Formats: sequence, structure tokens, C-alpha cells
Amino acid sequence: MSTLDAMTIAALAEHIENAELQRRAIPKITDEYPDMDWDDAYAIQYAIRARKLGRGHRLAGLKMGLTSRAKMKQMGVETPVYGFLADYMAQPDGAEIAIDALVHPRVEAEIAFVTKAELKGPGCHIGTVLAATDFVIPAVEVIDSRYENFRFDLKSVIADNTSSARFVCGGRIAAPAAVDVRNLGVVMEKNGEVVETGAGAAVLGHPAASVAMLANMLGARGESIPAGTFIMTGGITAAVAVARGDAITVRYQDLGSVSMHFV
Ligand code: 0L1
Ligand code: MG
Repeated sequence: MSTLDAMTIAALAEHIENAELQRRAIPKITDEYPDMDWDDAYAIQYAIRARKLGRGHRLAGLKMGLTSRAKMKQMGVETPVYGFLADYMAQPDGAEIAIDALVHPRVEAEIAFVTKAELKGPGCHIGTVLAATDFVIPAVEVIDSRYENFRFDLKSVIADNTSSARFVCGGRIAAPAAVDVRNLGVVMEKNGEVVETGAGAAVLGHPAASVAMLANMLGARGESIPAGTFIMTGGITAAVAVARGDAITVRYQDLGSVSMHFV
């Protein structure tokens, strides 16, 4: 049940997307629309997605956010959320990422899944997800909330496509049966110093549970996750702020590493 009319949703989508494209921080939208609900928030996010696809961008994948205690505590929120990834957000391993195109980026270590069969909730769980997984791959997300000082609530962050900005895949892929993603260790280094460590279980107890939650949340809207979808499951660690000149390397147990440099 939305509370906002179609014109307001379209105007808020344009407002938030412009903040992204013009690299401008804005106040959280619930300051002006305190009564907006979850449906409004996702309607704004889907309107941003339609704007990007309408300009010729392609969908590169889906993401879950706020799936770990570390992230929820860091941001003062309690519920996982989902968003989308667009083609221009994908950067190669070792990329030089232009800081000028971003507002106040932070990086988080994640594990991504690529599906080989459709997943449709309700009723998805770790078992159905692993059976539908082609491979898992190390992935580091660069988030960049468009809200001033990363101060937001859940509805504002959903509308802002869960702070999606860039992502980098790397290392080695593995079949789900070949790697224990629940116990998989990760070490994040910034400029050669260890800044965060964690294991896959930080993500809802098992990263596949994050994919299951996504399928069930989409299922409630009558949507599914198609075969061949790339899905980021959420930060294993708290997000680490980066500035021009910073080098980030995340080492994944048995799966190699992912690096990037902010210029
Ligand atoms: O990927 C994420 O966990 C992002 C969630 C949005 C909140 C944030 O900007 O940290
Ligand atoms: Mg993330």
C-alpha cells in the first residue's frame, strides 16, 4: 500500500538519481515525507532502475544489504534490504576507481552467487539456493549513500538503491559444493594494514540464506531471480571509508583476492 502518488515517486527517483549522477549529498527523503512506507521506498528504487534501463544501461545483478550484525550495528538498522546493480557499477579486479565520481565511498567484503536455475519464493532456503547456484565468487562492494553523512533510515536507503555505487569481482570462482562459504575467512587490507576480518557466517548465518531471503522478498512481489543472475549477499565486515590514494585488497580463504585503488 503506497502513500505517495505516482508523480511524487517519479520526482523523488529523479531527485535521488541526480544526487548520484551529480555526486551531491542530500538530506534523507523521510525528512520531507515522514509517512512514506516500504512500498513507496521500493517504488522509488524501481523507478530509478527504470530510469537507468531507459537510458540504455543494463542490469548487472541484484544485491542484499544490511545482512550482517556488523553492518546493522554500524548503520543502526535491523532489517536486510535489497537493491540492483547496473552495468556501469562493475569494475575489473585491480581497477582504479575515480573518487571524483562518488560522494563518500566505503568498501565492504562480500561473497557473490551466480545462479543456474530460477529461484522463486516463498519457501526458498539454503538448500534450494545451493542447488540453484552455478558458482560463488569473491566480490567487494563500494557503497556510496547519497545521503548527507550516511545518515538515513531504512526507507530512505531502500529508495536510494541501498547505496549501490561500484563493485569488483575477482579471485577464483568455486562450485558451491567445493567451498564452505559459511566458514570462509576474509581479511580486508587498506594500504597494507589489516582493517577488517570476518567469515561468511556473518551474513545471516550463511551467505546462501541471504540469497534465499532475496528470493522470498521478491516472491512476495510476484518476482523471481532468473537463472544466470549475479547476486551480492551483503557485507561480511563493517564498511570501511576510503579516500583518494587508498589501496584496498581483500583476501578470501581458498578463493584468492580482490583489489582496487582509489584515484
Ligand atoms: O550493501 C549494503 O549493505 C548497503 C546497505 C545500505 C546502507 C549503507 O549505505 O551502508
Ligand atoms: Mg553491500
